[in-house]
Amino acid sequence: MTSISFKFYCERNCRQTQARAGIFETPHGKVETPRFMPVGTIATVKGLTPAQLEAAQAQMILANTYHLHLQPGEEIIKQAGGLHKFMGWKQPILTDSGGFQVFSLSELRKISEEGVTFRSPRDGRIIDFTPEKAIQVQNALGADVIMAFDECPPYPADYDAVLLATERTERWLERCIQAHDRSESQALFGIVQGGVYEDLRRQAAKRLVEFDLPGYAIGGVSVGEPGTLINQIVAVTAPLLPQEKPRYLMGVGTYSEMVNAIAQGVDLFDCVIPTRLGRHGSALVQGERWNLKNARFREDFTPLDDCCPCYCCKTFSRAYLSHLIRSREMLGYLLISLHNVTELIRFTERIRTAILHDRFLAEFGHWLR
Ligand code: PRF
Ligand code: ZN
Repeated sequence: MTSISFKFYCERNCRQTQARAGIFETPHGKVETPRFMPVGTIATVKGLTPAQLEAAQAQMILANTYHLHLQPGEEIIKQAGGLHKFMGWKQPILTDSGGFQVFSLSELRKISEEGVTFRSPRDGRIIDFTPEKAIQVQNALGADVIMAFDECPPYPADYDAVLLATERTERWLERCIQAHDRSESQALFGIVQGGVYEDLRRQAAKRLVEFDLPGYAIGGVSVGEPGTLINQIVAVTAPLLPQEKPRYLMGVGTYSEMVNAIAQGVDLFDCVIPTRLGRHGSALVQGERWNLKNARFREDFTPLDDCCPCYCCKTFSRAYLSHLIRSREMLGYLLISLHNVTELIRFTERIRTAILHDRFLAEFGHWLR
C-alpha cells in the first residue's frame, strides 16, 4: 500500500512524552513535523498568495473535495493540470474527502450505507457522494494526501448513533481503498471516528491499522465538545496508531490542544482559525486573541508581535492595523491573516525545534492538561 513516493521517519523522539520530530516525504516535497497546515478550502488560503504562504513556512496546505466538486468541478482542475498547477502551489497538498463538509454544510442530506445525498447550496442540484465518488474526485484533483470518506457524528450523540457511524466509516474505508487507483502518487489516509466513546475509538483504531495505510487521522473531535475531552480522546486514540506512520488531528489548531496532541504523538494539524480570525480583524498574539478595533491599539505604534518575522509585523504598527480594520479596508484583514497563519506555523516549528533539542517538556510542559 505504501509507495516509494511517501516516506515518514522520526528524527527525534521525546524521552518523557510520545512527541516526535519527523519528516514526511511526498511527491511535492517534505513536510517537517509537528506542523500546522493552513486551510485553503476552495483552492485558496483566503487572502494569502502562495508566495506569502511559502514565506510563512507553510509546507503542506489543505483543500476541500466537497467545495471543489461544487465549484469549479474536478474536471476543470484536472484540465488545468491538477490542483497544484491550478492554484500555483508547488509544495504538498492534502484534500479532505468531503465527508465532514457534507454533514456540516449542506441541507436535505440523507445518509445511507451507499453514501450521502444532499442538495447543493450553490444551485439546488441534488448530489450523491459515495466513498467511490470522493476518491474519484480526489484522484482527479491530484493532491499528495487524500482522505477517506467518513461519517463524522455530531456532539453530543448517543452511543448507538456513534457506533453506527464509526462502523460505517470502516466499511466505507474498504470501498475507498478499492476505488483508489493512484496509490503511487497519492497517499490515502484513514480516519478514526468513535466520538467521545473510548471503546469505539479503540475498536476503530485497531481495525483501521489492519489496512496498513500510509497515514492515519483522528476525526470527529473539535465538534463542540470541551477541550479537556478533546485531549482525552486524542490520548486514547493516538497511541494505537502505528509509530512509523504520520498522525493527523483533523480540525484542531488551538495552542493548548496542539501541544497536548503532540505529547501523544500527533504530527499534523489544520484549522480555519487563523484566516477566519483575520477576516474579523482579530490577531493571535502572545497566546491571546486581540481585536484590533480595541481602543488600546489606536495610538500603539509598536509592531503586532515584535518577535514575529512576518511582513505584517516587520512593516506595520498596531495603530495602522487598527486604522485599517476600523475603516474596513481589505489590506487590514489580509495582513492579520498573514500574521495569524505565520504565528501558528511558527508555534508548531518552535515545538519541533524543542523536541529536536530534548526541551519539549521544559518549554511546552505548562500547556499540558
Ligand atoms: N472528518 C473529515 N474532516 C474533518 C473532520 C472529520 O471528522 C473534522 C473533525 N474536527 C474536521 N475535518 N473528513
Ligand atoms: Zn506577524
